[in-house]
Amino acid sequence: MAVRFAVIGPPFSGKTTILSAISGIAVQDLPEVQPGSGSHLATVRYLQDPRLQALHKMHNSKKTTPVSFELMDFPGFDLSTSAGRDHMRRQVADVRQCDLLIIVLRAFEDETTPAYRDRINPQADLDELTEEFVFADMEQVSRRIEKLEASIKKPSATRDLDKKELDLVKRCLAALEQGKPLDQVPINAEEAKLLKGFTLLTQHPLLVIMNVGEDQVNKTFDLKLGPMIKGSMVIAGKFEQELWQLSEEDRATFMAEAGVTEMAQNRLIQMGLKGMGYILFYTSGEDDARAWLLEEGAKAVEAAGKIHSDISRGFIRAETMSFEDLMACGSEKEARAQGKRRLEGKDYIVKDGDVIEYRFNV
Ligand SMILES: Nc1nc2c(ncn2[C@@H]2O[C@H](COP(=O)(O)OP(=O)(O)O)[C@@H](O)[C@H]2O)c(=O)[nH]1
Ligand SMILES: [Mg+2]
Repeated sequence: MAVRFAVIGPPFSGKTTILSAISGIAVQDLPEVQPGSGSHLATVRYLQDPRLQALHKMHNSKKTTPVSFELMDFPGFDLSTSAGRDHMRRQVADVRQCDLLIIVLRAFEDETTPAYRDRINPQADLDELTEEFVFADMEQVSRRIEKLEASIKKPSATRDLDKKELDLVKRCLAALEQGKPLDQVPINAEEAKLLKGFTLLTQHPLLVIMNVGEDQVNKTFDLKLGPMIKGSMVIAGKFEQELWQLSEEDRATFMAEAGVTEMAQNRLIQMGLKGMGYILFYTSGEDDARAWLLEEGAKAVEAAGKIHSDISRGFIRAETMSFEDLMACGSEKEARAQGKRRLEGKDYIVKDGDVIEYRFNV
C-alpha cells in the first residue's frame, strides 16, 4: 500500500514546482497521470531520512531501502467561475482517494507568473478553498441524508443500520455547518468505520505549504489556519527545486546563504507522517538498512507483518532499541551491554524510530 499525498491549490501557486522540489524530479520528467490532464504523479523515495542514513553508515549496509510516498498534483482549482468550480468537483473523487491533502498557496512575487485572481493573498486563497471543501462535503452528506431518509421509510434488512448511519451523517452535517472539522464529532467505533467509508475532504488531514521566494524563507507569515488545517510550513519551491541540481557541497553553501537549514523533502515528510498518524521503524544490518511505515499505536506483531507474514505468524520476540540509544551506544553489542536493547513481546506498542530485530520460528 502506497501512501499518497494530494498536492492541490489555486492555479499558478507552484504545485508542480513543489512536486519537483520534494521529489527531486525535474518538471519535464514528471509523469503525467493522464496525457493532457495537467496532473502529475511522483514517487518520492525518502532517501534524506537522517536516521536511515545514520543506520546505513553504522552498519555499512550493502543497500538502503527507504519508505516511498506518492505525490499527486492536480490542475489548479479556479473557484472564480462556475465552470472552474464544476471542474474542481470532478477532481474531488481523485483527491478523496489520497491519504493527506497539501494545499499550496502562493506567497512568492514574480511579475512573469500570472497571479490567481490578480492578487497575491495566501490567506484569501486558503479561506476560499477550505470553504469550498466544506461545501463539497455538505453536498455529499446531504445527498446521503436524502437517500437514507427515503430508505428508512420502507422496511428492509438494513433499516436499523440505515437509521444509525442517518443519525451519524446528520451530526456530520451539523458540524460542517458550524465549520467544525469532522474529527471533533464524537463517534463510537462502529460509526468510525462508517465515517471512514465517506472519504470526505475535510475528514482528511489537511496541511498548508506557503510557496515563497528565496528571500522570504525566514519571514514569518501571519496566516490564520482555522480548525480544519493540521499544520503549515514555508517552502521556497523554485529554490529547493534548483538545489537538486547541485553537488552536495554547493548545496550546503546555497542553503546556508538562504538560511535554509533542512531540505523541504525531509520537512514535508516529517509533517506529513505526523498529520496522517504514521511512524517509521527500522530494520538494519549488513545487508540492508530499511525504513518501514507503520500506523501510530500498532503492536510489534503488526509491525512484523509489514515485513513478512511469516514473521508475525512465527513471532517469538522483537529485540528493540530506540534509534537514539543505538547511536549513543555506537553499536548493537554496546547497546545490549548497557541494557538498551530490550526484548519485547507481541503487544509492545512500536515507537517512532525503534530499530527492531525480530526472532521468529516457522
Ligand atoms: N519566482 C518563483 N517562481 C515560482 C515559484 N514557484 C513556482 N514558480 C513559477 O510559477 C509558475 C507556475 O508554477 P507551477 O509549479 O507550474 O504552478 P501550478 O500551476 O500551481 O502547478 C512557473 O513558471 C514556476 O516556475 C517560486 O517559488 N518562485
Ligand atoms: Mg501544475
